[in-house]
Amino acid sequence: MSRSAAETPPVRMHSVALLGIPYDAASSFLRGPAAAPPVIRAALLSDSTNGWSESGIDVRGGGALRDAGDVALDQGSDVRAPIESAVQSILGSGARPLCLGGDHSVTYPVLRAVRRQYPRLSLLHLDAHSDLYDAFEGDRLSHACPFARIMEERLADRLVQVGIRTMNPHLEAQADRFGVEVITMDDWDDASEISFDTPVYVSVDIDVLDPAFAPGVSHREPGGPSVRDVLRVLRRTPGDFIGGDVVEFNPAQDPTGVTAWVAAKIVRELAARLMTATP
Ligand SMILES: [Mn+2]
Repeated sequence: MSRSAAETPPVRMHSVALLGIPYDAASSFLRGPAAAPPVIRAALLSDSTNGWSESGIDVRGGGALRDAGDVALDQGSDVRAPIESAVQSILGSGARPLCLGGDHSVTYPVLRAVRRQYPRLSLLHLDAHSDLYDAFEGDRLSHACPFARIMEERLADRLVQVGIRTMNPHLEAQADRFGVEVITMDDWDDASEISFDTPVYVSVDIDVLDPAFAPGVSHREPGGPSVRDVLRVLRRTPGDFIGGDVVEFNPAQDPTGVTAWVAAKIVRELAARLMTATP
């Protein structure tokens, strides 16, 4: 049965701004994610597929997606201030930020800007790693630490982590200290029970995926979910998703290029989710 315009209520679409954050100097093992933003954009805009999300949103052609370009960063100096400022500027324009990392350290300055706009805020974090180290190899700003900084600074009221499969006693203690809700990979099925009653910022580390699906990451951790499993969480979790990031894609570790397509697929579905107020 076809639906006429008269039967379909107007949907309020939010603008979404892509922001590249080409930074990987906080990486602890391999460099490479700084090169990811243009590679993700190329796959996202490729003529090999159309721009529609599975949820029925014309992400590329519907007029709600704009590209805010890349944050201009000097890798050697303070990168957090320009990242925070770029996200602040997107929020000030009324758009919802969708950030393309970069390593995971970028989420901390992004959240500083997002928190100012959203006094009630939850984080949904998909990752093989909890990134809760107080410090990693002496670096408190390492990509292994952003969620410790975020919770110390009370940049979120609630942090829900999904897909984690690298916990150790220190990280368990940190999760307890900050009241983090950790759904390990072993308990993945519990992810279908998550729901939020505050605005939600979602942070997707590409290494949450099993490396069979997404080998192009710096820390391959087998035993992860499929692309479909991740899309199901992103699409079905109740809550108003107001911003997000897709980080840690490392093109230098992606010989077949498939991870670029995985990252772009997640960006497309996440963009659609940010554009609509509800799942
Ligand atoms: Mn990770």
